[in-house]
This record gives sequence, structure tokens and C-alpha cells, in this order.
Amino acid sequence: MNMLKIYGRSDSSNSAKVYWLLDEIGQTYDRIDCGGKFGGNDQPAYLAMNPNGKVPTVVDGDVVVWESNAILRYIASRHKAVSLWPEDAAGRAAIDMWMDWSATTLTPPLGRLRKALKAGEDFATAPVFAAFQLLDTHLEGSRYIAGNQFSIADIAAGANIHRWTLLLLEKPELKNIAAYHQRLLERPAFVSRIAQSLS
Ligand SMILES: N[C@@H](CCC(=O)N[C@@H](CS)C(=O)NCC(=O)O)C(=O)O
Repeated sequence: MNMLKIYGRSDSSNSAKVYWLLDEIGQTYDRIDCGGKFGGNDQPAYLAMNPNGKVPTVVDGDVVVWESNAILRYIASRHKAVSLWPEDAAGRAAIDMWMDWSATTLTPPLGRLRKALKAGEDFATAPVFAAFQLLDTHLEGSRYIAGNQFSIADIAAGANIHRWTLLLLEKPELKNIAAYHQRLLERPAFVSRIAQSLS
């Protein structure tokens, strides 16, 4: 098997998801610092791999994968991590729908809110509160996002969960999210890749 090459940076949430998964499954990889202060992601050689000029990008021999959630699925399939990404269609769908939900409904409004807070601009809390409220309700009685088993749906959402706890503004108390965050903090790979790496 080729050694995976990961272009990314540890303070990027989308890169951190990939490092977290690789640590969870005990796989080593070559890390190439890229993006942010490292630059390189606007260079023609990088853009030829990933025309978005974003990180992360994974190179596995001749295979190039970008979009962090697609990378999570690729790595979990490649290493047959079936407890995190099962092989049956229904099991996958239960995880996949929440991964897409994280990418489309949870991450973008939270990103906009964090950016506005940092810039001291007006911000919209309603879409962020609505998404976290929905997740809190969903987590009632479940240990993890796709049921009682930890999966790549949790890795896709985990950085957002952590950043919710760091948000310095008046926000609803969401007891299931708080308990879920504590559960994630029991995982060493979450602590090192997310809690200690992201602000
Ligand atoms: N939807 C993409 C988003 C990728 C993205 O926005 N990456 C950010 C870092 S989290 C980035 O590349 N920013 C520019 C940079 O790091 O130079 C994914 O999930 O991979």
C-alpha cells in the first residue's frame, strides 16, 4: 500500500478531520504543510491536483481526493474501517446524510458567524442556533450522531461541536451537545487533532 500524502495544516478544521480519522484507525501518513501561513495552495502544481486551491488534498499513488468528507469516506473504505463506515447501503446512508448535513447546514453558518465575530461585524445567530438545536434534539438518547456507534459522521461534525463550545456569545444551553462533546473529549485523537489544534 502507498503511504498517503496529506496536504493540509493542523489549524484547518477540514484538514484536522482527516488527521483525526487517520489517528483513530492507527494509520501513518506523510503530512505536507500547505495553505494558510504555509501557502503553496495557489501554485500551479497544487491547483492541478485540487482546482479549488483549498486544503486538505490527499494523494494516494495515482489517486487524488479533495473535499474533506469525501476524503473521510475514501480513507475509511481504503482501510476497511467498517466500524466507522460500514459496507451496507443503509448503514452508509445513516452516516452519509449527517455528513452532508454537517457540510451544508452546520458548517457554513457557523463559519460566517465566527468570521463576523472576529471582524467585530454584525452576525446572524439564528441559523447556527437552529442547526445546533436540531442536532441536540437528534442526540437525545444517542451516544453518537449516527446512533450508538462512533462513525465518520462524528469526525465530520466534531470540529463544529468543539467550536460551538468555544463561541463567546449568549447561546442556548444544549445539554445533549454538551454531553456529546464530553464523550468526544474521551478520544485522544479528538483531543490532539481538534481540541488542542483548533481555535
Ligand atoms: N469544502 C472543503 C472546504 C475546504 C476549505 O475551505 N479549506 C480551508 C481551510 S479549513 C482552506 O483551504 N483555506 C485556505 C487556506 O488554508 O489557505 C472541504 O471540506 O475540504
